[in-house]
Amino acid sequence: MDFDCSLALLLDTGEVGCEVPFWRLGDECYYVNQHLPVSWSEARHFCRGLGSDLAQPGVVAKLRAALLMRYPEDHPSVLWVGASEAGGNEGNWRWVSGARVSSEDWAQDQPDGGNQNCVVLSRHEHPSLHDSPCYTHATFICQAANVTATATASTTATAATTVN
Ligand SMILES: [Ca+2]
Repeated sequence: MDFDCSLALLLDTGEVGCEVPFWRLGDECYYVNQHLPVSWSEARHFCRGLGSDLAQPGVVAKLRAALLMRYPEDHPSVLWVGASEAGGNEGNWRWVSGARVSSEDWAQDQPDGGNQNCVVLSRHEHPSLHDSPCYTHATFICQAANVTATATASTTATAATTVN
């Protein structure tokens, strides 16, 4: 096998550890639905149907950068992620994991709305989070369970074998 073929194989195996239709970013697995604008709750329901949940990225800016690379076209500009005002408590912004939303991840002048209780990622802004009314229809990002250590080790072993 020549080097070009090996390289192609390496790129493919870069997805190992995430099940289709999820793609891999570091040890995280994402799926972007660009074609079905729905409410935040409907988006979460859809993600759960795939055995995942709405995205709760370890580093929001890293996810945004990946979106710009993987989906260079200009649409959609905002996507639901898995954060909301938990328990209807104003200002209690939480990822669905329960982790607090970092104040550093809000776009300029956000959050700004009393009835805007759910969170979208705005791909054109850094920082990129906006609060938005939960009933607004937007496309969304799902995130499956992180890549397991076993899958990572197996990918590394495959890569080493292929290169040598
Ligand atoms: Ca807002």
